Parts: sequence; C-alpha cells; structure tokens
Amino acid sequence: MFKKTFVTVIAATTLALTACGGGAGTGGGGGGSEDGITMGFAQVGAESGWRTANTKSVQESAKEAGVDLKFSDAQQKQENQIKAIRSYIQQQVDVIAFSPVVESGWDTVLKEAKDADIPVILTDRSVDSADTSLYKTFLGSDFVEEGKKAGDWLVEDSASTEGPVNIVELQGTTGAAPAIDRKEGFEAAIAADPDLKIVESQTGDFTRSGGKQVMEAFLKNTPDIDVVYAHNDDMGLGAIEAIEAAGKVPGKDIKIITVDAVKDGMAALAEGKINYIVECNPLLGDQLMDLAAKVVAGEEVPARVVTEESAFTPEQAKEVLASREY
Ligand code: GZL
Repeated sequence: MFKKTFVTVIAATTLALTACGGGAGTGGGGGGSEDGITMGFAQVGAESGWRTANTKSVQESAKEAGVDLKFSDAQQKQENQIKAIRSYIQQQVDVIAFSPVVESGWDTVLKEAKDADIPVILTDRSVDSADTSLYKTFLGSDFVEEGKKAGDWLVEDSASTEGPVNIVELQGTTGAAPAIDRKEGFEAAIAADPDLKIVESQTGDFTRSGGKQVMEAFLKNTPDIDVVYAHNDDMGLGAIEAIEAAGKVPGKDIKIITVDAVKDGMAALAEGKINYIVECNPLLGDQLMDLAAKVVAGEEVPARVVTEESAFTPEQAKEVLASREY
C-alpha cells in the first residue's frame, strides 16, 4: 500500500514557536480585511513539471480560499524574486510567500519585509538565514530524506552486484536547498556500500535540456556508467534522451533514479526507462492558504510543516498512473 501524502505537522520547539509568535502587527502589513487577505507570491520559475504543478496548486487554492493573489515568475533568477518581494512590500500586501531559488542572500530583503510588518512564509525551498524570525514558517518536503530514500533503494538493488557501481549525478540548481540536501541524503545512504561510487556530478539546473546536455557529456567522458541519480524527473527524462541517442537502453544498460514523481516521470517509470522515483509533493496550495490565514490573524504556527511522501517502483507506477493529480 502506498502511504498517502499527508501533512505531518512537525511539533515546533518552544523557541521556534516563540519566534513564530505574533503574525501581522499594526505596521505596514495589511493584517487582512473583511474581504479576505492579499498574498504576494514570488515563484522560482517554470523550469520543471513539478514547478508547473506547484504554481497551479497555489493559484487554484488562492482562488478557492478567496485570497487575492499577486503572482510573479522569477525565471529562476534570485534578483527577480527579490524585486518581486520588494514590490509586494511597496503594495503593503498582508503576507508574502515564496520558494527561494537558492538558500543564501535573503536576509536583507526579509528584514525589509519584517520592518514593514509583513509576515513571510517559505514554501517548497528554504533559506540558510541564521535569523529564523525573518519568516513565520516553512512548508515543504524533507529533501535530505528524499535523497536518503533514493540511496537506500540503490544499496538494496545493488546488493547482489559484484564489483564497482559507477554513478553519475545530475544535480539540481546550484545552491538550491533541494540540490544541496538531496545530494547529502543520497551520499549518506550509499556510504553503506563502498562499491557504490559517484564518478561524475554536475548541475543540470532542474531542467530537461540541462539533464540531456550534461548526460551527453557524462556519456562521452565516462565509458562505463551503471546508474544515473537525477535530483528531479525532468533531468532524468533529459538523460533518457541522451542515453537512447547513444544506443543504450535506459533502465537496463543504465539504471535511473529520480525525485518528484510528476506525470511524465511516472510514465517513464511505468515503461521501465526509470527504475525508481522518490515522490516530492508540489500540491502545497491548500496548506499554504491555511497557514497564511493563521499568520495574518496573528495565530502561532509550527516552525516547519513537512509533507509526508512516498516512492514508486515501475509496478507501483503502473497501478497509480491514471489517478495521479500531477
Ligand atoms: C522541490 C522543488 C524542485 C523540484 C524540481 O521541492 O524545489 O524544484 O524537485 C523543481 O522539479 O524544479
């Protein structure tokens, strides 16, 4: 049976809850009004199937919740997200939510939001700011756990394999929390088997074209690749194109492990071109709107709200493909 995706509220520490104390005060933030709240949302971009599904979820949930959503697409550029956040501060929205494209470089603009008394919610990706009072909560996945699940599967799958298993890694966007953490979790898991070696690792920027280009280079540089670990389905799908163009059979000559479980990835998994996919749930819209209402009302919220996620083999993909929401 597959674990349903549900939200496990990670009980926050006292310190964190204190840090998450009041919501919008009496400062610049609108604090909401009788006709609902206004949210400024600064999205990463439209780089992957996951992102498209995440954007759809946020926009649909805002509509259902009666939230006035101001939405921007940063085309994966941090400076565009910072510009968007500043414009939301100018417009005195009631709450700002965003998925930081990279972990670092946010303290200044988050301080500006705090000084304007506008609460901020981190969704999907997190920041490395030491000052956790700069945001009210984080809603999203445990990326280290996702990387661990991928590595654990490979350790088990390779248990009967004699000799070295050469792995090439397609990393997500450099500096992004999912790229950093999925690498960390995977490396920690495969340390259990010294035959498992990452022989090449490079960013494909979470895009299909990036995954294809980097995989083409890997295939030229490394003759005997056994496994591809791609930080998302889109790069894994790009790798499949490169592997097939090189006359090899994806899923057989070269095994592929990816993260996300979006429809195109699950279709390739069902076909056996991908061997294992770890789920990363993009449908965060409803929980985001619920947290935003609480934060604007000044209610305390958990420091982290982490989604529970599953993982799929080809057989399992065949069973659930028709019912997948994204
Ligand atoms: C993960 C998310 C990542 C996805 C990619 O929560 O930030 O960004 O895994 C997307 O598909 O580009």
